[in-house]
Amino acid sequence: MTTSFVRVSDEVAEAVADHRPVVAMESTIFSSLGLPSPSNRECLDRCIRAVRANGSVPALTAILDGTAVVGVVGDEIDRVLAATAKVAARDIPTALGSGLEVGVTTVSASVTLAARAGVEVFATGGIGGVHRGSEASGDVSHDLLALSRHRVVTVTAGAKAFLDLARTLETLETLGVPVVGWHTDRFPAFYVRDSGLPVPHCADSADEVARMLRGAAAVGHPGGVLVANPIPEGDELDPSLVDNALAAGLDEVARRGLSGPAVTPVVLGAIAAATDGLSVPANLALAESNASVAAGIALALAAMHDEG
Ligand code: PSU
Ligand code: MN
Repeated sequence: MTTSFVRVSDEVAEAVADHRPVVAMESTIFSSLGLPSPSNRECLDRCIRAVRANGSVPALTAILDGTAVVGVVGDEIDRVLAATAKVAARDIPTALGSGLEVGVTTVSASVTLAARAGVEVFATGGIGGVHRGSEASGDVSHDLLALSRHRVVTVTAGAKAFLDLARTLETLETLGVPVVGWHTDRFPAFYVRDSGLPVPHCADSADEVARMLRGAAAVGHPGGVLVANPIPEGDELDPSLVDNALAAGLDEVARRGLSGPAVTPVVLGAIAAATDGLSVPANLALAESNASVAAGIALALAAMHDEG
């Protein structure tokens, strides 16, 4: 049996062909692995509205019935929200080969599919990165390598707060991924605006980021640009609350002896519990903000094309 393996929705394919703005979105964050129901659906609705607000087209990515889909719409969205199989880029071949019914895409899988569909901008909540204790466990998210392989702008609220952020930034440097603060010179840490670590560059406009991507293409630099957008000021969590919640999450991971892809969903769940659910609205606010910034960059890229 062979299939075409990739399906790009008509709306997304037409927008890409016409050089109109499109924003790819990952699906892990919107599944039960990323957020509890019904906040996951609210998060997706808000992100889609934020993308459409300036006329951009949202392109939700997922695996459905052994096909990689760019532009999940209609009834298929319910299947994605309920999904429990996490698909990173390295899982795409096995998902397609085995005909996986429903898989939600992480950042690495989503940038791979975005690039394949010709979509140049991608919005996530937070990227994966270098885990604390990676010297022993070797756990470094494939997200980082994927960002260096595909020429896509990724908008993130920093990396997951329970990672080793200093090593995550070092690894991005090693891989040649530009890290650009959005109106900031500090790397954000998801629920809080400032991780205490600097970023090498600060961008103040969507045009500037669009020029970075075009500049990379002009010199043949492979890979994308990572835009770090801090959580909106009013939605930031108290850093000490986050620290305590992280400790609770990491304890639970150690107690249950978890490793690899199982770590993130469990830590996120533990953080929600330890913050009395406060982490969830924060997560929704940062995801929506990232979608909005991504849509602005997509519009700037489209305008640049029109200017020739
Ligand atoms: N951070 C979150 N929520 C998430 C993720 C990260 O706050 O759902 C997901 C993203 O899809 C990211 C993935 O790409 O976790 C990274 O997983 P891992 O660490 O197993 O590579
Ligand atoms: Mn991992």
